Amino acid sequence: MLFDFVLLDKLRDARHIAIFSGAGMSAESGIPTFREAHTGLWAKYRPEDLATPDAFLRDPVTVWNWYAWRRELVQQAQPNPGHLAVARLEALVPKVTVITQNVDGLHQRAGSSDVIELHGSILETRCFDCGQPADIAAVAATDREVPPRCRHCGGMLRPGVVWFGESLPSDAWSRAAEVLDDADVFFCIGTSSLVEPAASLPRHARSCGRTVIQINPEATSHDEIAQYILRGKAGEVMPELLS
Ligand code: BJW
Ligand code: ZN
Repeated sequence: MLFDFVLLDKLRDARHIAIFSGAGMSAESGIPTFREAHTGLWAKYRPEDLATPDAFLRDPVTVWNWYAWRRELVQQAQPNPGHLAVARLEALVPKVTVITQNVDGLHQRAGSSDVIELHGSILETRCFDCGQPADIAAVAATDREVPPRCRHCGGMLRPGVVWFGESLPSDAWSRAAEVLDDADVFFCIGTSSLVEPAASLPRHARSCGRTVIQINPEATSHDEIAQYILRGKAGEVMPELLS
């Protein structure tokens, strides 16, 4: 892929780069996205049956088991060249912050040191009732109940992700806003940009005059606001951009 010289200059001169990532970033690690036709999770499962607090209360066993399956997938996956290129940026730019919608921890495993998780982490577990965190490995060794129970209050344990209708973690959201104020370049990688409020971040970055770069093999609504659209896979475009 040939890159615009002005874009390469902007990257070289950047003081602070923000990377906003979605499920497409981890697709090449073998983790399914949500909304792609045929392969996306929502092509096979209904989000209202699995990814809302009501769904969990209606059928906690199904929801727990679905997330246990996905946790296993994530634990077996490896960061791909896209994650690794993002981590390598830290050696080239004074400051890099990753703002991810992903719950898989692959940016951190690739070596990114500043990662804001807007939708939580599938590797974390907490009590549905009292919110206390639980160590899932320790719990699984002693508690065979599905879902396992909180040792503080006896409530059901749940995955540490953000479901539809739930607020984003306030510390993550306020940190993302700070990054938006400070970063001069904003990458939008592998997201359909359909889920709010996360999808408002690239719009906001653009309205604040930041350079917005979109990396995605498909068109999304954010093509309208991006100054640069790099049509391709994150695991191919990001390493090329750095080479
Ligand atoms: C590649 C690639 C490759 C493929 N390289 N690219 C305003 C308007 C309308 C609705 C709302 C609104 N504000 C709030 C809402 C409601 C709702 C919402 O947004 N609904 C819309 C979907 C209609 N939002 C919420 O409920 C949020 N909370 C909230 O707003 O709180 C305030 C509130 C409180 C109380 C009442 C009401 C409001 C919470 C949203 C939580 C989202 N949770 C999920 C599940 C997380 C847990 C889990 O993992 O199960 O988060 S849903 C799912 O979507 C997941 C993702 O993080 C999120 C975004 O998906 P993403 O990453 O964009 O993936 P895809 O699959 O959509 O796209 C993949 C892209 O990759 C595609 O474009 C591909 O082309 C591309 N791709 N291969 C690069 N190799
Ligand atoms: Zn509890």
